[in-house]
Amino acid sequence: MYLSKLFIPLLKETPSEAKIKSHQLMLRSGMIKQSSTGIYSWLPLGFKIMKKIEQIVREEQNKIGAQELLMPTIQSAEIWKESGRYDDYGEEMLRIKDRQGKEMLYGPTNEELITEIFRTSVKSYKSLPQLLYHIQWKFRDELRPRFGVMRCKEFFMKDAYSFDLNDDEAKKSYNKMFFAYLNTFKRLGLTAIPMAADTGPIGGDLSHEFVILAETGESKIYSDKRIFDIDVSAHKNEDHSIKDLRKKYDEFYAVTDNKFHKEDFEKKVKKENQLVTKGIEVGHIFYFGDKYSKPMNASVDFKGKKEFVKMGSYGVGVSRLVGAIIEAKYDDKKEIMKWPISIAPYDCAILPLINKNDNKNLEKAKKISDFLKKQNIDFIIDDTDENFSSKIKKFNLLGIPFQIMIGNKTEGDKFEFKEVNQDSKNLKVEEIAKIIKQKKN
Ligand code: 5CA
Repeated sequence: MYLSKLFIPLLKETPSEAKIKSHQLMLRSGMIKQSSTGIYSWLPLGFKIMKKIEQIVREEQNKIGAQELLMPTIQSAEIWKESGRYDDYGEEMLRIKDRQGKEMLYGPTNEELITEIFRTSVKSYKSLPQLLYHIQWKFRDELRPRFGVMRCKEFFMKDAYSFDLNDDEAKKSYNKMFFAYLNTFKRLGLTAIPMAADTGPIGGDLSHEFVILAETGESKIYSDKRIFDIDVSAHKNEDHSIKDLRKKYDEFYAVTDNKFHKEDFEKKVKKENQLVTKGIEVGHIFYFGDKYSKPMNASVDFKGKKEFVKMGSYGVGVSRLVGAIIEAKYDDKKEIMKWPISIAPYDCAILPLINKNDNKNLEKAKKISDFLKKQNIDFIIDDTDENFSSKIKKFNLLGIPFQIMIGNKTEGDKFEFKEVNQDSKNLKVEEIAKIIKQKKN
């Protein structure tokens, strides 16, 4: 891919409306473009990254046996009246009428719609448990949309829903999701901590927010530092192993603002282990039993008895994650972004210095790229005639994790190669490919 042919509209200046680094970087590197307040178009670079995040989220859902479906963005108001949330949801819900005057809405979440689908399809307890998810746009008419994709009106969310026969089984589903979330965020290069949280308009009495530490986060968090040392990889996708993992997390104090009690915190956490900071909520899971199944009459037959199913819901902010990862990974002082290779828009940037009327370096770049292509390494060639320092500055913004420089001094079969934020080395293209491939696996 040649940079000159790609649609990556870079901005020279930082737009003044962007107050945090992720918003600034996403605008400057041409990842998104505001369409109206709190609503963004995703341009090719940003979209590519978001799609990679989506795929990791999907793979981890599939690993725990969740099944993907797709529900529409527009829902009928009727089902929300059945659950009683139509009025409760207030002005955050975008209400629409179709040409017949039928009340519709743009879904802010899908508990009602999935319950409606479930109740007409599942009759026997033998079909339980069910774990269903979709990855779809949501709309919430936020009072104060801000920080770009972090708190916007239209956003991309993975939402999953579990259906079980009783509380014990439902907690197993909850724990499975808990496990899947920890693995998902780890693959995205993040350390997300599950924190006991309030349930808000979703309801229920058991809930965890998954929070990553960041100064610009909107959630204030209080925790025991030792929670960061828990090793998730020591646990397997089996009920007892996951239960043990949850127990480990439960041993350490970790709560968000609205669950915080000073006395409790000081009693339970030694001074040297106390951590009070801010974070970004990247996921939120809820257990709410029969809050929706009862009013909406979603039940199964259990040996002749009618049982309302026990439900939970589980959200990941897929579009928010793009911004959150920048907040976590962007090096403010050096002004360098480096995407984790698992979601980088390209694996490697090839930066040839292009001299007037001399295509030598560009031809070398092309040769290298032919080799990388065969090795399944995704690259971008900067074929502009800018000098090295402008090219490097630009690529510091784009965050592609590896760079190959081809200058006038480049001779023979070795090239200047570096991983962003590390020293460069002169290596053969075979060695370069090997390093990149190792990092990818
Ligand atoms: N129904 C539940 C679980 S599926 C639910 O809607 N939970 S939520 O409200 O906590 O949202 C899930 C995730 O979506 C949040 O953790 C957050 O990462 C993301 N999110 C929520 N509101 C916004 C918003 N306005 N802008 C961007 N992302 C958001």
